[in-house]
Amino acid sequence: MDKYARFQELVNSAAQDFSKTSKNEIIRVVSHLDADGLSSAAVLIKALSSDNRKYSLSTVHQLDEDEVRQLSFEPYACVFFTDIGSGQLSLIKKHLKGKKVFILDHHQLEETDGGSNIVHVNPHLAGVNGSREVSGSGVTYLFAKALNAANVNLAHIALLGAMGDMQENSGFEKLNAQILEDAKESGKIKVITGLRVFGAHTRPLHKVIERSSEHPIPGITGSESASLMFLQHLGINPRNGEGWKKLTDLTDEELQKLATAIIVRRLDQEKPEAILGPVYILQNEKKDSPLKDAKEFSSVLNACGRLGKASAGIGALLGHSGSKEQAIKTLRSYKRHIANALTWYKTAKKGIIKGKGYIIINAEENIMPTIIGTLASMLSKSGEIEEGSIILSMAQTDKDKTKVSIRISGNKDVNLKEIINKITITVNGMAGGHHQAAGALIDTARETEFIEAAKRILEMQAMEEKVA
Ligand SMILES: [Mn+2]
Repeated sequence: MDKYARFQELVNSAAQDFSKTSKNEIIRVVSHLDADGLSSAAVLIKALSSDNRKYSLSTVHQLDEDEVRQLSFEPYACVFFTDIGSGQLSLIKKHLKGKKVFILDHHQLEETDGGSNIVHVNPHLAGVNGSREVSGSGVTYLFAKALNAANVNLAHIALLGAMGDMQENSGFEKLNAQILEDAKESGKIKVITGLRVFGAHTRPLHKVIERSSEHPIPGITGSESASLMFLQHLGINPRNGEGWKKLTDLTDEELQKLATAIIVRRLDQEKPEAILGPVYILQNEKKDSPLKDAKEFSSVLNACGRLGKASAGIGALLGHSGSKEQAIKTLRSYKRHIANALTWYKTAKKGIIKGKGYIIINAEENIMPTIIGTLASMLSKSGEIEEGSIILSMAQTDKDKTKVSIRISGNKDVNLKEIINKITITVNGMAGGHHQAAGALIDTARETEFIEAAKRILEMQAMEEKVA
């Protein structure tokens, strides 16, 4: 049996097992509080509702021992963990002995041995790559589909989660690609080849081009006037009567002309044509909504997670119009938070340690703990920090804990999860994440100790890199 068949078998047997649970049981659902976790929650509660089941849902940034212990005191006999749990199996084993537990996750495994009361579904258990090929919401979707084939109409939600976890890279791989086929067949998503820019449905075209930072257009990105001139030279009027044209207002011919001209401009870039690729359109969203483009919907969900607006995000996924409005507002507010975080970083008088091959940013209470990872990610892609430098950023939570994020500048492949593990162990903290992006949670009281260990380990890492 190949690994995909083995994984499908895990999914099927979990669904079968769950079918035996009484419909009178209220199902306790705990999901991760990020775009993928919110998508997972939405998929599961939709599936539970259509199965005539009741549920109680909460979302968490991290699953620590207090959190799990708390669950053990609750009256629910059946608990689901979605997009979380695989990294906390020992805690779940320890505290939830008396309950039936389902874990639908794709994070790295802490250990493989569950218990007879735990049904653990994770692609890594079958040798399938969970960081690229399927997300937590993808696993939850496959479970829902095994439960009832009618749940294929939830496939698009799983794709939003996968995008949130950066699993869309000019297309989807393997299991995600199959989920995309389901989403297309159910009529929820349409894929076109187009310009991979942000705001095609919502922002003025010239602004979209000006702000194309992921795929920069030399001489145009960053300049509004150059962007306007560029369009005019192509014979594309940037105006639409009184207002501004959007990318979606262009005719096919204009689109073609624009795409070609942009690629020509990008010829000295590494992959000039990378700006063209699949664009995912959600068929049931309104024409001018930021939720129309799946990438944008996913970033709205990300913002909801970071600012603790889980219900707005999940509500938007379930199709509630009030929630959609609130979720879109949350994205705007999130952008303001990011801008403020960048300003803090650029003007900070203390809290920044620059070493050989690394930089440590300790924002203390100046940046929200849910924003600190985004700041590190942005800095890692900004080109302002030397390629290959490790960026370690820290911010305090309101529970006397400090959230730590680790990223690497540029595209170097270093196992950041291993590095953060080594540092975190020295202060008895918890670490987790993936190769390219990882994090930890430590006691704020032990920050100084942590920073000292970090300096030592990151210096060693920089030396090893040199030798290699
Ligand atoms: Mn995930």
